[in-house]
Amino acid sequence: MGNTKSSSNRIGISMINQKRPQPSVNKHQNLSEPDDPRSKWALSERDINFLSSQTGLSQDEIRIWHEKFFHDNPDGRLDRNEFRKLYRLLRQECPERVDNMCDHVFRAFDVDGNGYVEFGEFLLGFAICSRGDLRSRLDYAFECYDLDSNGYITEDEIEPVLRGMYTLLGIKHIEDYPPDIVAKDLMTKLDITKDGRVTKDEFIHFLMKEGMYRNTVNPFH
Ligand SMILES: [Ca+2]
Ligand SMILES: [Ca+2]
Repeated sequence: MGNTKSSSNRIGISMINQKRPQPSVNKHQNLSEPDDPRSKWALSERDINFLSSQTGLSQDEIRIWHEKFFHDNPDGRLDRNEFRKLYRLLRQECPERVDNMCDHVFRAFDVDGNGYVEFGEFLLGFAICSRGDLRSRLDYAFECYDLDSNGYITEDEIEPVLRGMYTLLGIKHIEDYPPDIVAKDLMTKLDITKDGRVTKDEFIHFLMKEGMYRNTVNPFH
């Protein structure tokens, strides 16, 4: 996952991550000492203004999220397991439904692809996926399907994520709409240039106007 992902709103949050001092965690080091690790993760006014403009959250809401996030995650970032636990809480759905999609959503939230979701990535992802406009939500949905984060989707990447979506949506009679058939069907519709690859533009363009497919494909309603 060494690929650098990019798009307009993703670059900003990458900057937030990059300018943060990465905690040089020695496995034997006790993170609760010698000093409060939150002090080096303090949000500057500029960070707060940026996050506020990107997420639509008020400055106070951002401070509250920040406090909670670092209280629960003193190292300032979520690994896959920690992300899964938090995402379950936020989705307020039964874990069995959410778990299959969690790793795919994790990939979308982990904008810089470093294997962790940092505070800025989390807040932006959460805000966009729950209250962003359709285009922004589809931007994140694309990242869920781009399993190898190489910037385009191939047919073999669609099927496993669709299976996760079926579980999330509680679709029981899979045999009525087998994910491999739907993936093939979807691919022919998405891949306008017929080169076997679906770019983010193709993905967003098609799903912006096709509500029926979108309901099945997009985890961020
Ligand atoms: Ca990250
Ligand atoms: Ca790909």
